[in-house]
Amino acid sequence: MTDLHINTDRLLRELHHLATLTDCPPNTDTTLASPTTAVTRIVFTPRDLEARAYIRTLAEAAGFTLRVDAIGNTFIRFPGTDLTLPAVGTGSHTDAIPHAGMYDGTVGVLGGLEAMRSLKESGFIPKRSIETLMFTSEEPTRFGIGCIGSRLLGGSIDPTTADNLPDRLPETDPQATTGLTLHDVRTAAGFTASLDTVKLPPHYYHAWVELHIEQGPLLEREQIPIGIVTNIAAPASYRYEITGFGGHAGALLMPDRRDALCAAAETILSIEKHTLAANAASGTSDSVATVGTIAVHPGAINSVPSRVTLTLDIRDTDVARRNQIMSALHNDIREIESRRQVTITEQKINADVPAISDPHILATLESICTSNAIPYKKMVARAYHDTNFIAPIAPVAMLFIPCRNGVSHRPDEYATPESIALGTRVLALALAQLTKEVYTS
Ligand code: HGY
Ligand code: MN
Ligand code: MN
Repeated sequence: MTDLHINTDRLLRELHHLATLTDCPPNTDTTLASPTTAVTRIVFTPRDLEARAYIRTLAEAAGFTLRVDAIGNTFIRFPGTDLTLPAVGTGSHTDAIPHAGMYDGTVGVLGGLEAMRSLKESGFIPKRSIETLMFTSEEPTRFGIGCIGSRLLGGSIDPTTADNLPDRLPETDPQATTGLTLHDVRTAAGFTASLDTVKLPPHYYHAWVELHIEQGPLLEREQIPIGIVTNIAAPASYRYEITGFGGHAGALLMPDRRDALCAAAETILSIEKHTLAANAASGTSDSVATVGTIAVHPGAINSVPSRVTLTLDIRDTDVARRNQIMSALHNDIREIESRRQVTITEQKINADVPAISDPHILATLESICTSNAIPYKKMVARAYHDTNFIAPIAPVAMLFIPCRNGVSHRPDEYATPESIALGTRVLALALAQLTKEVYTS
């Protein structure tokens, strides 16, 4: 398909405009690549709703059809000649964690839209419809669990459980909730239909490919322009509440203390110890664990902490190994509890399986790169993605492009225009090839 022209200027203009829809102050330093100091775009906030409206206007201007479901997942469709055939899908997310960058997720939404536009403008007529999906709430920031929109689409979260998720204020206290639920927040934002209507029917997609920045250093380090993702690590997250016995920092003597924060510190170091041991035993770096939020009560300089809450994000390409780390942590927790006379309760937020890419889609992506002399690397996705939750209902794969120094979830996240354009081109060629396939997957 030689006459396929990716309109890079248009795509970059749209990415930069989308970046200005942020709850962070605008960037006054014009030497920086990003038009904003950082991107914060939390699901169902006014900024998020502005971003959704912006994407919808672009889709309408391109002459594509639009559908928005009960949680706000937005389906942008390039209708094919045979509407009875399952579609070929792509897409990603536009919500962003606090003080993040402008490329995480957005490259997959605007890149998918540009792939469809450039195919349409080249005169390509798809047999199977092609669809770019903008998922709702990929980030766990507001409701404590990631990928709510795609979990509902693929059926891996119960709609009532989703609707009852508490609304959180992540930047203050991770336990602080507003008293509202996802149902309250989404209906106030205008998404009022029942979540029971979100789940996609079987075989809705013939094939699915998500374009995303790598959020790691390998492609840039090895100077390879395209990553083809063979499997996506399995995410799990837990919330811990550690309860001790508080008191006066001066009057409560050391032997009498049941310091919740000291017990938390030992718990955190136990997580690190067992994760490092798992990597040493496997000779890989495939096990990762992070305690990213912690709240101390009462949080006063001269008061012994009586209660600590913290969250654990633990991921592995191998679920059994992730479970081994968790059981080693549980043994340590029991010992810390009895020695320190504290209680440590664990609440599982999610414990998901890895996503394995479909061999046929992998072969399709490889053949496109080979026949276009585009160097590529087959690799593991360390971050999770909405593709994790489309995988149970469709054959999937992902395309990665390099990001500078592997940085992501930070304001200095950056991908070059050339990388974004090449990723979009490979995506467009893959969508064009997959849409012609008449067999049912
Ligand atoms: O945390 C993740 O892997 C994704 O960026 N939400
Ligand atoms: Mn992210
Ligand atoms: Mn992402």
